[in-house]
Amino acid sequence: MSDPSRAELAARPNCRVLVTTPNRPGAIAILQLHGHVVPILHAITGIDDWPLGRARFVPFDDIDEGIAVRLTNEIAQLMPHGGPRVVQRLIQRLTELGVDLGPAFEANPADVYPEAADQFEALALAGVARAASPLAIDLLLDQPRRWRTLSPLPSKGRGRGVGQISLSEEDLARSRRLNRLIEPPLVVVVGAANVGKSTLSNALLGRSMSITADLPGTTRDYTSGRIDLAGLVVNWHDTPGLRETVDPIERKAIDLARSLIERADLLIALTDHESAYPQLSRQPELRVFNKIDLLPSPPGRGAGGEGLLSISALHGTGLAELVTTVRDHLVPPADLTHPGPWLFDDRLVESC
Ligand SMILES: Nc1nc2c(ncn2[C@@H]2O[C@H](COP(=O)(O)OP(=O)(O)OP(=O)(O)O)[C@@H](O)[C@H]2O)c(=O)[nH]1
Ligand SMILES: [Mg+2]
Repeated sequence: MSDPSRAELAARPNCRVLVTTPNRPGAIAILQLHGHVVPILHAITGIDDWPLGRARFVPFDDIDEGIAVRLTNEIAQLMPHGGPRVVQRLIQRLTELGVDLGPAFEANPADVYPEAADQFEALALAGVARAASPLAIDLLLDQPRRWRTLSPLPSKGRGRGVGQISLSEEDLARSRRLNRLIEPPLVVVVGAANVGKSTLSNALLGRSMSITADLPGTTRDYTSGRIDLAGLVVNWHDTPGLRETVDPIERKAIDLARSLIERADLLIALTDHESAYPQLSRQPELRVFNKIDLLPSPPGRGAGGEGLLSISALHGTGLAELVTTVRDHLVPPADLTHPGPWLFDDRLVESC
């Protein structure tokens, strides 16, 4: 199919694309076009008549095939397969056609989700699209029902008033923890050189994030990755062993690690039978004793200050318990089952 000329593109009114499905692999993705959509639909599918509401199975250039539908005069949806590469290529093609890539979060949710019954549902769908953690989904989809039953309430009490709704301090604190399901929290693992920080990080990531070796100072840079901890996605940072060094790169990475320690939502101090816990500028949330496979009998929980949890990162012993401990610390199970409202998006305040 022939590409539109620059003059043709310049003559077109603006068209924007928003990705309205979660930012991770899925069965299908939804790319929603806003604006003068028909020329774009034509350019990408080769079909020029787009009656409202008629969903069709069409080619998306030479990239993929899937469903396309024009919902209103100014809104259309492309539904290709949900692999990240397909979505990326389709967006690239659309931007070549002059379409702007708009951040779905900043758009008015009611425009992005015309199928939503009300603003609460539109905001919940927008939340689903940007939530990092699978654990967020069911809880977000239940929020419209909870928020509707809240409105209107007299705005009184000690909590912060939200429009006509008054949320308690407890609701607000729980909301801040639950927001970690949307924006991944920062987890930092620190410890002396050679205690197994990178081995642990790689084991949880399921692939190699950092090089490991029986040599202090193996990690000279700090490395990070997104890890799904039994439903909670976190930004996990492996750090170089905290030690004195003359290597300028390692020195810089150790300084960076110290600043990460301050910012971490959860700090894990790791040790083994040969090293003490590191001196830290703040208390770690979790102390973990590694390499228990090298001990004749594993240390007990909290025995002699030797670690709340005992693991063998190399053999996987205790990792399942470590994963759930970290997850439950960051997002307690009681928050997930609490029937109250979750202020998952500040725009909820304007909805009331
Ligand atoms: N036996 C045993 N060895 C382990 C375990 N975890 C790590 N090791 C070994 O300990 C050595 C150091 O591991 P690393 O993961 O590189 O340690 P690190 O803390 O990242 O070290 P630096 O990057 O130098 O600070 C490697 O030889 C690992 O194979 C464990 O659970 N058991
Ligand atoms: Mg390392």
